[in-house]
Amino acid sequence: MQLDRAEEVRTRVEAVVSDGTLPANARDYGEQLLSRFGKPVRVVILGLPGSGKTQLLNMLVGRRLIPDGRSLPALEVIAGASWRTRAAREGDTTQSFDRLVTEGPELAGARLLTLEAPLAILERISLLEVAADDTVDSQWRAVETGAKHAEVLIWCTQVFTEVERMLWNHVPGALKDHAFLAVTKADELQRAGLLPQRLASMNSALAEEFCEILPVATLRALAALDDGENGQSAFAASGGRALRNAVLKHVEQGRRADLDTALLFLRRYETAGGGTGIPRLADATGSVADASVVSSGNWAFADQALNHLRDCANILAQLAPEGATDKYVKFLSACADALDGLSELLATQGSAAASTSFHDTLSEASEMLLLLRLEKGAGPAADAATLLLQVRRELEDELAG
Ligand SMILES: Nc1nc2c(ncn2[C@@H]2O[C@H](COP(=O)(O)OP(=O)(O)OP(=O)(O)O)[C@@H](O)[C@H]2O)c(=O)[nH]1
Ligand SMILES: [Mg+2]
Repeated sequence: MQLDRAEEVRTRVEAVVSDGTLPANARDYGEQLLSRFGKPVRVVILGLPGSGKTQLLNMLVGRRLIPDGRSLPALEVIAGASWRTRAAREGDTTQSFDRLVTEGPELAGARLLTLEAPLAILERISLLEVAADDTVDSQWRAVETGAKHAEVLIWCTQVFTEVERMLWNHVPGALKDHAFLAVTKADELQRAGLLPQRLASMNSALAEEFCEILPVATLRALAALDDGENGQSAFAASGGRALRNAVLKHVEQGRRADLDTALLFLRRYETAGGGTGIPRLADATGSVADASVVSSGNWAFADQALNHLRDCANILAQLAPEGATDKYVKFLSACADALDGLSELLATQGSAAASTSFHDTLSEASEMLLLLRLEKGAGPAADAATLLLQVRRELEDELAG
């Protein structure tokens, strides 16, 4: 995502949120959007003690910030205008230094070390390594802290033991969709002849748990980075490039999704002030329920999807009479069910069953419906019906095309 584009969108969302005419729920939603929008994505590195977290952090930053062999407390690396270090101690006292400090008496008793660095990569990600000792209790707390902070997780391992599996089970499911398994010290595994078999067994046992499982010989990757341009192929061979690219690509997708959500928010609230120029609920519902559509094509998904929408429209028609607020709530939830049904149908038939444009329409409609459900009124209900209508039109196009 281009930074100036993000900045422009952020300014517009800020203006809408501070305007004061938004429904309270929508304002909360906008504030929540602003709280993360355009900020570096928080990447947390977890794993058992000595699994290679700190060196991996160095590799992701692209330089040896932390010398090898240091035993440090929790460590955070974030963007800053200049090099700075903050050491937070028990009792909430913090000491700051206008330079990078990673060892020495200044750090005695520190429980969190924050390094600020003027590095471009830190505009896109921030990094956190959570410290733990050898006890399961301490590791459990590290996982809990890490999971709370993380938007993206990297778990470092060589075997993924029962203990790791148990700790991993505490990570919320939603975060697992943004988690990578780094099989660190891949050079050692390779030397012992264990790497192919290890990767195969992790891939079969853990594929559902992580976005990707990637081996990395981190020390070799760092040595390759030291060599600059000349180290490019060694960086690729170490697995460092694949891991770094996978994480950054994932981060970028997340930032795009945030941008899309923000644009959707603007489309709904920037000029309409929460709902002018919308069709009457009854009119819009009538159109969704309109059974005159002839599904003559032979595209199985679109055909079934239209049938599904027609079934939903019958339910919607019963809920449509305008009046009590709870009718609108039920109506909006029935609209959401209709879209969920389409998504499920698409999931069971495989993503190739529909065009990219229909995928986009469906996911955009689902997100817009989230916004509408925050508002709960006649206007949003009519808008929801219009949304379904748009989805239906796209389906007809799928059939026609
Ligand atoms: N051979 C090899 N050794 C590695 C690799 N990565 C890390 N190490 C070594 O493993 C040891 C631990 O690495 P760290 O990065 O400090 O591990 P950590 O998980 O941060 O350790 P703690 O913070 O103490 O839990 C160090 O001696 C590293 O030199 C690697 O890719 N290959
Ligand atoms: Mg470490």
